[in-house]
Amino acid sequence: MPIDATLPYDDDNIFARILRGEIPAKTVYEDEFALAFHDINPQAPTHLLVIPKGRYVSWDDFSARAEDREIAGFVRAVGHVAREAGLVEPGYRLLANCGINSHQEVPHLHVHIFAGRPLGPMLA
Ligand code: D5M
Repeated sequence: MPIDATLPYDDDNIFARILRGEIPAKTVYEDEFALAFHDINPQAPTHLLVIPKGRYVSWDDFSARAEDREIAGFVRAVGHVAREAGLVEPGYRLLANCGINSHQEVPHLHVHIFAGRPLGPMLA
């Protein structure tokens, strides 16, 4: 079910539980600001998710409330994960769904990294 990006943060969401170590994830990177792991339902040969450590529902919530150091740390983590995975050549796609029309399902901000095949033109 798509979620409303303006709802209050739900501490029981699945990515909050992954951050607390309550359920497993195939982690590829972790630092002070971010955790990255494989998507459970990959849509490309490489499909990673990068999430901030902070309690942010969506891109909207994060961009409005996060401290500059959290934003910088998170953005750097996304780039680091892609580089470490060897995705810069021939390239990758980032996607962050925000709210009902985007079909965001998990109410904790996540950036998808897709790679490993030609991804075609962007779909609107
Ligand atoms: O994408 C939510 C994404 O989260 C979707 O691609 C599946 C993925 N997902 C859901 N549960 C898990 C667990 N437990 N591990 C890894 N990946 C998971 P959205 O942008 O919200 O539509």
